[in-house]
Amino acid sequence: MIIDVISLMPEMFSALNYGITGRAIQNQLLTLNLNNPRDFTRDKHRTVDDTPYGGGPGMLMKYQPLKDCLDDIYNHKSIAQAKEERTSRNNSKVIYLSPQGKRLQQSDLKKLTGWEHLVLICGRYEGIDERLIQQEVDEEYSIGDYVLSGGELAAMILIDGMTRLLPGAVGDNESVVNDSFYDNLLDYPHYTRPAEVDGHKVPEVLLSGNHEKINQWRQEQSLLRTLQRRPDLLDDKNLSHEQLEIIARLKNE
Ligand code: 4F9
Repeated sequence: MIIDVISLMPEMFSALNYGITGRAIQNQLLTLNLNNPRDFTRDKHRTVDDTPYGGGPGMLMKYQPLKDCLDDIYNHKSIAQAKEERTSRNNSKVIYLSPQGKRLQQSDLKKLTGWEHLVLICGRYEGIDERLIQQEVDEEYSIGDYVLSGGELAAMILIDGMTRLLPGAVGDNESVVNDSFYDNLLDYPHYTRPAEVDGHKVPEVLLSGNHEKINQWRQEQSLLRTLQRRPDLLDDKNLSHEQLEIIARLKNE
């Protein structure tokens, strides 16, 4: 997968050179291209921002440097094909990170891994000229209901969460399948050695070696935690008959 980032602070993305994302870049599962709209300014001062029409506080990112940066990405030889595919909206998407976007969920990350090429636009200041969103952006995503200093950290969160889902990025694929939210449920509790620490014991069942019982317990813990901490997750989930029974029992207890 190829990701082109458009950012005034491309250096921030060095955080992705570590851990699972770092390895995915090394192994070329992920190609990360950093593009700075300042390189596409045409004035002596290399101006990327301007005041908002209608007045009010703050500055906005200008249309032209962003548009030229985007055009350059789609003109680049190695992804000339992406340009073609994008016109047919097949294999490339332009994404803008902002608090006005759709709330990013695990299912969105999964869906995004289906594209061969993504462009992530990171805003600074109060955001970008609305016409660029209208003309060029395919999807707008928010990572949560708070305001950041720019879209960079949100873009890195999107890239990190998505990279884990690329086949081969995580050593043990099981650990991705078992993650919180994979099945729209929270994760069950985990324990490692020793079996007792500061007087606190590991739940008996995990030491039993009975894998059917262990799976049952974990499934139950996932449901219990989701019920207690994030009941909203259960609303739009299709629960199995077995899961509904467990929930009914847990609610009684
Ligand atoms: C982006 C906040 C995505 C939440 C971008 C300021 C942002 C953001 N999710 N805040 N610029």
